[in-house]
Amino acid sequence: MPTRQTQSQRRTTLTMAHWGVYEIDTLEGRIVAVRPWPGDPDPSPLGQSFLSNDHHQRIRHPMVRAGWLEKGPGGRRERRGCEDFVPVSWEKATALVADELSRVRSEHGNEAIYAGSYGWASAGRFHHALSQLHRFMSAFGGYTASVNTYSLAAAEVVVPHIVGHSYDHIQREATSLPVVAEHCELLLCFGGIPLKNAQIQAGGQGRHLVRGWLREARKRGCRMVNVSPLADDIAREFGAEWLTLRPNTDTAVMLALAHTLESEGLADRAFLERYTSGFEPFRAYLLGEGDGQPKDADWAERISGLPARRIRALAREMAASRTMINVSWSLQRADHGEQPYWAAIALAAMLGQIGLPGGGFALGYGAVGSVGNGTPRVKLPALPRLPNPVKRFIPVARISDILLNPGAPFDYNGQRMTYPDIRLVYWAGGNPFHHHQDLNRLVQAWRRPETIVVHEPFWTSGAARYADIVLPATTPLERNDIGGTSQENVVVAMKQAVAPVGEARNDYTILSRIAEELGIAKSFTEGRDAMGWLRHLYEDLRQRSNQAPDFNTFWERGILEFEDEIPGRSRRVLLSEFRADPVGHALPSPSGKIELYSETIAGFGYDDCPPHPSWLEPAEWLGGEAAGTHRLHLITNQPATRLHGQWDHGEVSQKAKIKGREAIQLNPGDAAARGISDGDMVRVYNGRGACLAGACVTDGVMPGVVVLPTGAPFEPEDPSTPGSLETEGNPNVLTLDKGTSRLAQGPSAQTCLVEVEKAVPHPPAA
Ligand SMILES: Nc1nc2c(c(=O)[nH]1)N[C@H]1C(S)=C(S)[C@@H](COP(=O)(O)OP(=O)(O)OC[C@H]3O[C@@H](n4cnc5c(=O)[nH]c(N)nc54)[C@H](O)[C@@H]3O)O[C@H]1N2
Ligand SMILES: Nc1nc2c(c(=O)[nH]1)N[C@H]1C(S)=C(S)[C@@H](COP(=O)(O)OP(=O)(O)OC[C@H]3O[C@@H](n4cnc5c(=O)[nH]c(N)nc54)[C@H](O)[C@@H]3O)O[C@H]1N2
Ligand SMILES: [Mo]
Repeated sequence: MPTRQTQSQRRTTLTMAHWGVYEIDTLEGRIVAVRPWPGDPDPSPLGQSFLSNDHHQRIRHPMVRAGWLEKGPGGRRERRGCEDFVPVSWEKATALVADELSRVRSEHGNEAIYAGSYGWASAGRFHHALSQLHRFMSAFGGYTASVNTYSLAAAEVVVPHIVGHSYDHIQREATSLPVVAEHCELLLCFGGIPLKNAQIQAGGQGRHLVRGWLREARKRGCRMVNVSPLADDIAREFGAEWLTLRPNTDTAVMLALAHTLESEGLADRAFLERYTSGFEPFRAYLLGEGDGQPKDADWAERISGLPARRIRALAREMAASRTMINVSWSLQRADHGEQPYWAAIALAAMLGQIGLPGGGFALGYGAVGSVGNGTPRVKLPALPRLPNPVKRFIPVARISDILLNPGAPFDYNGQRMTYPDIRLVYWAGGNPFHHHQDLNRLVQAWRRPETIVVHEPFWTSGAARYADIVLPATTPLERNDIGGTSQENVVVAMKQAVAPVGEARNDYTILSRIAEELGIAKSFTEGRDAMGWLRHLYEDLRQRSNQAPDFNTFWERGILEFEDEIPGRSRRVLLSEFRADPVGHALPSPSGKIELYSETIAGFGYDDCPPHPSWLEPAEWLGGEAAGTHRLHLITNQPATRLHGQWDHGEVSQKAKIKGREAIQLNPGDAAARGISDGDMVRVYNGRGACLAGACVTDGVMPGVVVLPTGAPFEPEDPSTPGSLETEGNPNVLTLDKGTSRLAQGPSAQTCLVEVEKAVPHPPAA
């Protein structure tokens, strides 16, 4: 029992993370307990990681790499990642950054600054690191930016060509899971509906609802089919049929389903006529009229390994049932990732159920908690942007290319552009040494700029260790903020729970001080301190919703839950208005309809993105040539035990490690063939790199496939030797750094072959 005195010092505040709302108990300035908010029916365990807020991996002081400090910009830049850092005062660090920004701007212009700064940062409407940095850089005259995301680049670019609407619109308007629960008879999921992923929602999740809706669907007799290399992509409690296929071959299976519908007279001609354009050339391709190869089930079996008989039967079941086709985001994070999304929409169009309750297509149920979550929504304010005077940008995953190839041309969505010459890289709220592919190539690219500035709370992010100037940032537990996302109805007063660790500062404070040195403070801060901004942003919400009390009441109450302003809006049916009135609610596509053939894309003339859904061999796959030497397909999916690399040092993530390394799942047959037993340390390798991992032998993964989730730190054995063995299990030393196609240039992380062998004994990771 705590004493009366310590009890009186115990304090509880609320916080919001991308993975939920939590009550944080502190005692004498330290976090002692974390409890999920009682309003959440299915809370995520990830909140427990907050107990490690003051972990020894926190960055406690501003730091400058020795070579940069001694020799100035560019000093010993080839030593990034292996040199010591020197602690400096905030005054000195602030002046160094301000002077260096001014130098680069005057010598090379603003476009020589890359501040695309992709990443998830932390929840909180105001202290959002990327928004802060982008606003600051715009006030400074601009920066080379990035477009699209690692999550969805291929979808973000191709979906508007198909349906006219933005990808975001289609996701926001997704048929609600409660509607699926009520009406859907067959829920066919490529890549499943992984509940591990539904823990997360960018900006913060109030209630975790996906599991509940799937239970409801199951109770009403909805049958689920999980087409995936991984059994658990639909949780076992839902009794889904598990159909395995070679990774990256979903398009072939979808085309064969479409071929069966067409050849057996099951395609909905009236729907295709009324609501789509370009079916004829697509049909000719399906039937093999041009290339002599019908895309039938036998053809798809040879590519995917999924039996032709099952494909044909599945097509008939789909035509006989109210069928929802769900495609996970992972499908498009692969070479030619545009194709499975287009093929899925074409297949749904042939079934003719788009716009009907529980039928049609969905792009990513479960990928994050908000897709189809069926909750009311409240539009939340964000930090206002300033216009970026620099118009140049890169597709986000082309980061190594821009640094390695200044001046080189590249294609993107019909445009021909060139890479600017980047002299300074500035990152806050993201970790390229987590998120980018082929990290050994990134290390080479990272040696090019003269200066790299990073704001980070933790050294475990490779971004900090490979920088020149490292500015320690606070975590959300160390500042006041407003939490919530516009996909939901819960708004949280995120009150500071503990004092900043070491000398850490809020990104806003860091940038405000630099802005003062540069004489741009007025446009950046508008004269407000952080609390002033929270009140200002909250006023915006008040103006839009009469359900919002005044700021002080909100701050006192701690959490607000909004009712839907338009009743029933949380029960959506995607494209139902278009179905009801295809003229009055024509799609904003060139034909006003769903485009199964795109004249626009045809006009680009890209051989790697034809004008209708097509099967194109990925650069690496189990049916390709490289499968002779590296015989396993590596899936690097999202980790169940954390968000990306965040809080990997926390107990939830650490408990799941094997021999101190990230766990790699392999099939018992593949393990036995290599003399690997459960719990062994293994070496995973290909021509791009190698890492250690801990073997988890399971029949939940299909033969020929291994699964190593992302998020282990980047820890090469010898950082001064490029390509040196990575010791923690960071899979991005293995992955392929290639654009999905010239259309979207998205990341192709899921296209990767490797070999695995038992590792020789090795000292445990630090
Ligand atoms: N192989 C492979 N790679 C992938 C993927 C894959 O499927 N396979 N998925 C990709 C996808 S979809 C994504 S979205 C990316 C994610 O990649 P990232 O978003 O870059 O990964 P995070 O680990 O979330 O990085 C966020 C960083 O911000 C820091 N941070 C947190 N809060 C703050 C703050 O308030 N201020 C500052 N300055 N820093 C803060 C964290 O400590 C962390 O280092 O990874 C991509 N990479
Ligand atoms: N716990 C947790 N949840 C997260 C995140 C996290 O880091 N941790 N990250 C969030 C982010 S940023 C994003 S973008 C989303 C991503 O959402 P997704 O991209 O959907 O997530 P993944 O886990 O990469 O992939 C889902 C499943 O797809 C399967 N899969 C992979 N390749 C193929 C294929 O070629 N064919 C088929 N049929 N299946 C395949 C894998 O078995 C994998 O488990 O997740 C979000 N949710
Ligand atoms: Mo993502």
